[in-house]
Amino acid sequence: MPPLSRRQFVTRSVTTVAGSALIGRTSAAPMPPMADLSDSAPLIISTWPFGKPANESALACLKRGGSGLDAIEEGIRLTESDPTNPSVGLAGIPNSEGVVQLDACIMSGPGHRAGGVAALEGFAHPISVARRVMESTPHVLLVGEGARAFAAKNGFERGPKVSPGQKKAWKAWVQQQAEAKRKTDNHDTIAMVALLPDGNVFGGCSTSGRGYKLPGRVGDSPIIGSGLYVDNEVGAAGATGLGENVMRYCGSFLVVEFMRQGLHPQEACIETIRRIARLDPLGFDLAINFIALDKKGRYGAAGTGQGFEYSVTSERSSRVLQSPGLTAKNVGPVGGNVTK
Ligand code: SD4
Repeated sequence: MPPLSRRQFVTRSVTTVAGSALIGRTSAAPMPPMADLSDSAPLIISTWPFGKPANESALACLKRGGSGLDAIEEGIRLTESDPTNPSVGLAGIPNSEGVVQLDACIMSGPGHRAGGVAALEGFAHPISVARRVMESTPHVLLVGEGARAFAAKNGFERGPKVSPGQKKAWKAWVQQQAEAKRKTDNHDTIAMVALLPDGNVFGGCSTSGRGYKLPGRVGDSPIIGSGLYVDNEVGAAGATGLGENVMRYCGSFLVVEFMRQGLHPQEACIETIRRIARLDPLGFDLAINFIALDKKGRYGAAGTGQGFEYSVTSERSSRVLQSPGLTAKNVGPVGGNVTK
């Protein structure tokens, strides 16, 4: 199967112009055999080709003596800072009112701790605010105005309200609302999971969410178990794609549970998509994608349609790989057993 370029993924998206800046930074290696999908820790996996420099930044952080959480935060901050990334951080896609509202979460295997923010306005690094929620409050998730006030009180870095490119695209969208409302593939997310040499697992997730969403809409990305899940006994998983289709099934939790039952991370991603497609009226037309790694250093990914590209970084190599893509035709009977 030819690799799915990011251009194909954002086809028909009003973010295509901004998105094209990201295309061609890397080219995905073809889908590797499942047996080859393992490496030694530290091992960092993330969604999309733009995850590769983020992974490398996370690895550099670990090498400097940073903790697992430091590495996840530092890696994701790199993506949030990228002014050419149209779907993460403050250069992300605004909502229907032209305002960027960001979602993020972070999770630590040790202690099974988690923090998140949703619909956060006006701050550059939601992943850092999510970590502060985890580390300095008794809560897991702060949203909207509460999240904004928390970030302000804690002195987090503010950011531009909306990038000039996104402002222009939003104005065009306002003019073409009827047509644009049908376009739902205008979004991407960084989800990152990491296995450390001591066997501990960490993860984080950050996005501006679905473009032109209703103000206050929250997707899967900041929701523990949906956009991200970390279980220090098993491994971790993260999601990208249409959040509404992930969060109704606790997608990342399900991937981890399949790994707990003994599936290879790639099989677990595939089996999760099969389960969701079996239950969902949309079948495989769901636009959902998962990454996963387990405690043995095995990893994998899968997506609906043509699949998607994901980034894998260890001390040995840093690569962009093509995931398997699942359609009603190529996974056999929906709900069938995983084919070994
Ligand atoms: C959301 N899951 O807010 C995110 C967007 C995304 O690829 O990941 N797009 O629905």
